[in-house]
Amino acid sequence: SRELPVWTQPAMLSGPPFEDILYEKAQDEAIAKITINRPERRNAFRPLTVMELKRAFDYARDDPEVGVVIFTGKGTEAFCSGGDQAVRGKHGYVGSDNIGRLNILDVQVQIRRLPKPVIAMVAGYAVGGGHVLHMVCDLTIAADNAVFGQTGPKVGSFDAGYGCSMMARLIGQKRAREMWFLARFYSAQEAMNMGLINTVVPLEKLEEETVVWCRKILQNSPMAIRLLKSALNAVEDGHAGLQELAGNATLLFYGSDEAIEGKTAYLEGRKPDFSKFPRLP
Ligand code: S0N
Repeated sequence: SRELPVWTQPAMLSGPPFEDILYEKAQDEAIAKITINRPERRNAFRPLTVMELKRAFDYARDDPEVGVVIFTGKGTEAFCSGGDQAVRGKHGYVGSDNIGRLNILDVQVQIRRLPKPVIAMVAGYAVGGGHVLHMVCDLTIAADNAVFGQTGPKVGSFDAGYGCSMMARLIGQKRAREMWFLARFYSAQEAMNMGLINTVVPLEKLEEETVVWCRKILQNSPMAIRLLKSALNAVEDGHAGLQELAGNATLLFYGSDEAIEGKTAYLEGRKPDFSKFPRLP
């Protein structure tokens, strides 16, 4: 169905109400939507924004009613324009505690490791740190007004982490160097041609199409998707990627009779009997 969901704002599990973001859930559907809500700043993030994003992605991860997450920006002008340059200090972005932080890096990792698909729904600008955010999402669905690019070298910054490695994997070394060295912007269609995003749709169809993709994913096996996400991450993310994949193997093994025999024997103070379990070829 192409009907738009009814978005509801769940009661917060903990902490103060959000100021810089929105956290919504679709009524009767396993979709969460996280929206950066600073359209007057083209959805640039400051430390508070990032702290709230961390909480929201944790909610989505821990909520068994959520199977897929849409990540977006308020309005049609921007998905996210990166770090808020007005609060950039000598050691990162400065919040109300006067401490500089680059805490957006934690959110990048959080999105990567969240065991449910995260879909970037991009209208308008996805630039700077905002561009890196869409790249670390599992899928990107863009409106035809979307604009992609890195601005770092123009404003005295760069993201040498996922911002480089992920980009080179997505679009290749030559294109990645072009994108960073020239710091020019690319249309949605150009981004599509480069393999940077999954699809382009008319702006007025953006949410509708994104929700169709969510519903298709939700018809599939959540465990298969969880394993596939960690498998696709594994080779890219080194030890951390292997740990994520391996954690899923342990999670599955815990449910087996073989693992249960080990635990039960320990609790009963006897030797485990693994003799009945096959040594598969
Ligand atoms: C997005 C752009 C292209 C939009 O242009 P447009 O539509 O003409 O709007 P503007 O009039 O320019 O903007 C409207 C209002 O919004 C403010 N604004 C926009 N973006 C930002 C921003 N990023 N920070 C603060 N304010 C912003 C404008 O100032 C304007 O305000 P008013 O109405 O009061 O004049 C255009 O706005 C643009 O180019 N924006 C800047 C994009 C940019 O350079 N972003 C920062 C890039 N760097 C990062 O994101 C760093 C990422 C990071 O955190 C990091 C991660 C890992 C390692 C290192 C770093 C690191 O910090 O270096």
